[in-house]
Amino acid sequence: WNVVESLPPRHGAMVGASDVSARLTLSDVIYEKCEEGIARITINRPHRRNAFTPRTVQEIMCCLDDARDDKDVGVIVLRGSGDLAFCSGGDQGVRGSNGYVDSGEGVPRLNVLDLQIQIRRTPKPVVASVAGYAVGGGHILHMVCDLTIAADNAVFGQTGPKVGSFDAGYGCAAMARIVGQKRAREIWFLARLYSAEDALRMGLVNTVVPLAQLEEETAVWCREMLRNSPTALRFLKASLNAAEDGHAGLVQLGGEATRLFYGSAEGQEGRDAYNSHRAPDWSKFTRTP
Ligand code: S0N
Repeated sequence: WNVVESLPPRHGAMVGASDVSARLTLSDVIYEKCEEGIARITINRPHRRNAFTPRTVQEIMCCLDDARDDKDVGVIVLRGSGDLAFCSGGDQGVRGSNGYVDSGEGVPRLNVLDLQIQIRRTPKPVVASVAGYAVGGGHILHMVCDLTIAADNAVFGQTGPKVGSFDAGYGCAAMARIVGQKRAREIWFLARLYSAEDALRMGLVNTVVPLAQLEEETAVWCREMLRNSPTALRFLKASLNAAEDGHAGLVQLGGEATRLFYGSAEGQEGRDAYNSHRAPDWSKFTRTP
């Protein structure tokens, strides 16, 4: 694995920094890439069971931007540091009265919602590799990933109703699509914790493996996807998200179609005709039945 230590900040915003032209040094996550084409983002706050602050979220978003733009990356893995937790959700220690506030910045944020959307829109598979707790906002993060590989020590659930929070977006909608309405209400209303086997039965995860095999099994699934057509995977991800994501989902799917059309001779005939001040000649393109 090659470690990436800093990245360009996102949209010029950088938590805790005044010089927006500076690079963002990754402190809350470990970002690595391997030559096989896998990018790996590890939430590195084990002392808080990998709970996220706005800065953690911003760092993950920068890593996702980079992984999306890197033509050598085909699959992205999201995981937590250590064996005890994938992610325990929002860091309650920095929760203010209208969002989470990083020291040094003072701006309340719920930017994990932006991260959820970014994971959905990233046109490459994002795989959650879950050891230990995936609870609260951490549970939602694994749900919005495309696949979840769970270790047998994984524990899943929503804690929000116990700590005075809830996620009324993907946290409800995506969950209900995955496990059904009755189960989603049970998970949210009772705020119980569920074993990896329970999660597998509910369709919340794709497979459960012994903890010692989690990293290798995650790599096996990634390698299998890397052997498949990247364009097919892009379209499939956009298509599987489209109905659930409404107009935004259609924009994503439509954008993928447009990108493909731009690469075609027919699409390029329109561009070339315009640029050379002539009428386009569509006659050479079949009107496929
Ligand atoms: C994860 C749990 C079950 C692990 O228990 P365990 O193994 O017994 O460890 P602990 O001793 O409890 O924890 C070890 C240390 O880690 C700290 N810690 C753990 N989780 C958090 C956390 N989320 N925030 C801050 N600190 C955390 C412990 O305090 C302990 O530290 P020390 O040793 O110093 O005492 C267990 O830890 C647990 O239940 N954790 C809390 C889980 C939780 O309730 N998470 C928050 C749920 N809510 C969200 O995630 C909201 C997400 C969000 O951002 C959002 C999104 C959309 C809309 C709204 C919101 C919103 O927040 O409002």
